Amino acid sequence: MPRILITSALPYINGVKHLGNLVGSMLPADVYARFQRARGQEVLYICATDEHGTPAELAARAAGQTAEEYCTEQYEVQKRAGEAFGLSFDHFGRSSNLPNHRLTQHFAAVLEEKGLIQERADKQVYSIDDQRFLPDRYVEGTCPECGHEKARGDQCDNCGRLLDPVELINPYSTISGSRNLETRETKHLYLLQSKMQDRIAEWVDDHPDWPLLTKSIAHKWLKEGLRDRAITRDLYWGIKVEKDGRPRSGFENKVFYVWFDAPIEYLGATEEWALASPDGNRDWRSWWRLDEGAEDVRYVQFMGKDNVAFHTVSFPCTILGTEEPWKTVDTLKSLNWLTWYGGKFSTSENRGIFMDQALELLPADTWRWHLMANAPESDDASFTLEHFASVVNKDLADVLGNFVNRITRFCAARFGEAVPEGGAFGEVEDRLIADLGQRIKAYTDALEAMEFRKAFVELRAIWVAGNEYLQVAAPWTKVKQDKDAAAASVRCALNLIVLYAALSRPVIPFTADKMFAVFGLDSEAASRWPENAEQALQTLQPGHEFTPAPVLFTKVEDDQLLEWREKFGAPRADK
Ligand code: B3M
Ligand code: ZN
Repeated sequence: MPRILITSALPYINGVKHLGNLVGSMLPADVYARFQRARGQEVLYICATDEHGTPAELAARAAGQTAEEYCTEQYEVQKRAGEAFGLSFDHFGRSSNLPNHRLTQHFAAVLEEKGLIQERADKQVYSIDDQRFLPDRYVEGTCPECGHEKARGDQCDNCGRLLDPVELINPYSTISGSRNLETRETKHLYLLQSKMQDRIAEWVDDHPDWPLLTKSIAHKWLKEGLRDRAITRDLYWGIKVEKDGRPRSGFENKVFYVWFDAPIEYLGATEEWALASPDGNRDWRSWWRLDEGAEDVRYVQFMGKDNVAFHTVSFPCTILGTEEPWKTVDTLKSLNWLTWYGGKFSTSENRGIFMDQALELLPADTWRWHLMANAPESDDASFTLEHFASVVNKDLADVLGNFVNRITRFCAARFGEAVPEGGAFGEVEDRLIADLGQRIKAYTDALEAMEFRKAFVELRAIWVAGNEYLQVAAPWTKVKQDKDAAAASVRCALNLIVLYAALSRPVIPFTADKMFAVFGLDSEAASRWPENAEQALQTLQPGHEFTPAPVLFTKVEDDQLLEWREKFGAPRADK
């Protein structure tokens, strides 16, 4: 049985992530990890904060902190936000930790040995007043493409064009605002990606099963031709450019570019996981080195579409260029954008809902369900508070919550707080079992294929099937004429709760655990993936005691919705 290595794109350190970031990588990865664990697979789910680069230095400066202080503080904030959302990382690391330094320097050294790294003279923007080079976002100015006056050195937010700082018209320093700038020549290390064109094309072709979105992005970049790119920057905060433990001459004030070291942190964080084990001795290399046992690893990555080029082209250049037997990604699930009422969620402009704010409104599972059931898979998807409220009210409160409440309360009132005995399953139950059998298979296949929308349409239908069953079985009327028949229906329905908990746990883990707790079941043991509906409905035997379920989901009221709209400055819904 293969082991499954899962990584989700590393959230950037500059502040708590918004719902768009969450559904773009970490949440679907978590659902998939939980699903595979429930199926008994050995899973390692790794993530970390991505801490280097200009955005980190600039955010630290704005907060009046050093980059170290800022990152240490924000790491804790993000770690807590992830825990509160139930993200079940086996390890949540930091790209600034030591393993990543060592590995990044290792990769650079080997790539250079292989003739894939070269020193080149480069023109950079230099600020005379700030006495430093101004890479990437340290400089802003007018976009040469669209005339936008606040284009950043690395990219214009208005037209999306990728920029080199020296291309900006009327540039100014974002540190001091000074326009006293000039272009100076300096050295940088270049990764000769152009030499890797054929190797990467071949490797991409070896993965015909990648989702369409992933493949089309990879092909677009290959078609344009891989370009050599600078992998160092004139910054203070980052991984030093050292060789054999000594600073490289001419690179004393430079560090590796954040997009060079960030994906290497997938490996670095796995080493951190090993170091964090009780004896500090867990074997991380068997997950990553084909010559040290990783042949049986299936590696799955999750990310938003803007990150796909880096994972299908740039990072593979780093890994494959070494000619060392490192594991590369097998399946790459990419997601489109979640929009905020059709517009952009934005960290820099504080638009949309952020992970910490979301949990002040409603519990994690409501967000998890809504985001995954409406995941931006085949296309961008629009988030609106109205839609969110209606999904919580209908799917979660009316369909799932109501089912659990109604049947446990009814049983407690008419039969007591234990699974009733008497009667037997008949034709109605057989039909239910046949229907569930098909749906569980479809649901399982969709999760396996990481087609989340499709999967959660099935899960919802499975919940609905329980309500429909109760309509037909109608224990509340039957109990008056045929108490045994009513007991059998109640027993079936109570077993459905346990089945639903197991099937729903990947997406709504907190609720699933509450459902198991109703029957005093240990969640870990009870959440084994149910393959067989008939067996699953025999889990609870007559006499099994329970405590009536708490209300699982409260409905969102209209005035609450209005308050949220106000708080988050939601655009008019009819837009
Ligand atoms: N930090 C994603 C971003 O912030 C970036 C992902 C790195 S994955 C190695 O847009
Ligand atoms: Zn522009």
